Formats: sequence, C-alpha cells, structure tokens
Amino acid sequence: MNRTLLIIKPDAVRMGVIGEILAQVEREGFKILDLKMVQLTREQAETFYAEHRNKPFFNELVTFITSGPIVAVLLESAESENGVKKLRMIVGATDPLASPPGTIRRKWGTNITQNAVHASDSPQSAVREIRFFFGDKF
Ligand code: 3AN
Repeated sequence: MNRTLLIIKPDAVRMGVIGEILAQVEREGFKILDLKMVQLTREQAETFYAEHRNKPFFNELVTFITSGPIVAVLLESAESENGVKKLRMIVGATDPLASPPGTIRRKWGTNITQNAVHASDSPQSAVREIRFFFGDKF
C-alpha cells in the first residue's frame, strides 16, 4: 500500500502553513494525487473518528477538527514502499513535544489535540479514510 491520507488540521490551516506542509511531503518523496479543503460537520467527524468514540478526549477531538476548514490530501509514495509507514515517520508522534526534530508535528503542532496533521495509521485505515474523502475515485 503506497497510498495514504494526510489531513492538515484547522490549527495548521489557521497558522498559514498548508504550503509548507505540502512542500515537506513532496520533498520527502510523495506525490499529491488529489486534495480538497472542507469543513466537516460534527456527524462527519464522529464517523471519521469512530474508533475513538469511547476515549475521554473524543468530544474535544471532534470539536477541534470541526472548528475550521481542513485539507484532505491523497498521497502516493514515489517508490513502491510502504507509504503509510513512511508518512507516519515524517509526521512524528501524537504529542508534538515527543516528536523528533524536523517532523511536521514537532514543527507546527501545539499540543496533543492541536497537532497540525493526521496521517492514516494502517493500510486498512488508509483505504477507509481515502474513501471517506475521495469516494471511489481511487
Ligand atoms: P495519531 O493521530 O497520532 O494516530 P491517535 O489515532 O491515537 O493519534 O489519536 C487521534 C487523534 O486524537 C490525535 N491526532 C489527537 O489529535 C487526538 N488525541 C490522541 N490522544 C489524545 C489525548 N490523550 N488527549 C487529547 N487528544 C488526543
């Protein structure tokens, strides 16, 4: 699976770093196959984050992700390698402060909720998340 989904979250959009984040993923070996800016409804966000429904931070997560426009980006790793794993490396850890220097979350994340981006965490999630934003086009 060399395709994966990146979401530029509302904090990064507000910060004005869409271009810098896209430039980094392109520079690090990804092609952008499609992208769209949308603002999710609460219902859409609850569906997207369904696996976290029972977590204590679920409500905060949904409120944050619906707080402004996001950019969903369909990426393909240029080499025939594991795009999901590769993007997770570039993105860093959930907590920006625990992310290695040079990762997207270390550079532009604020805290564990406002952490600049989302990246699919498995090939199965990537398929589901790509379908969520881009339907059957891919
Ligand atoms: P990741 O996005 O690194 O895969 P997940 O899937 O565990 O992390 O969590 C999804 C999102 O939920 C995270 N990107 C983050 O915004 C939020 N989140 C995760 N853990 C916490 C937490 N302990 N407190 C608040 N928000 C959290």
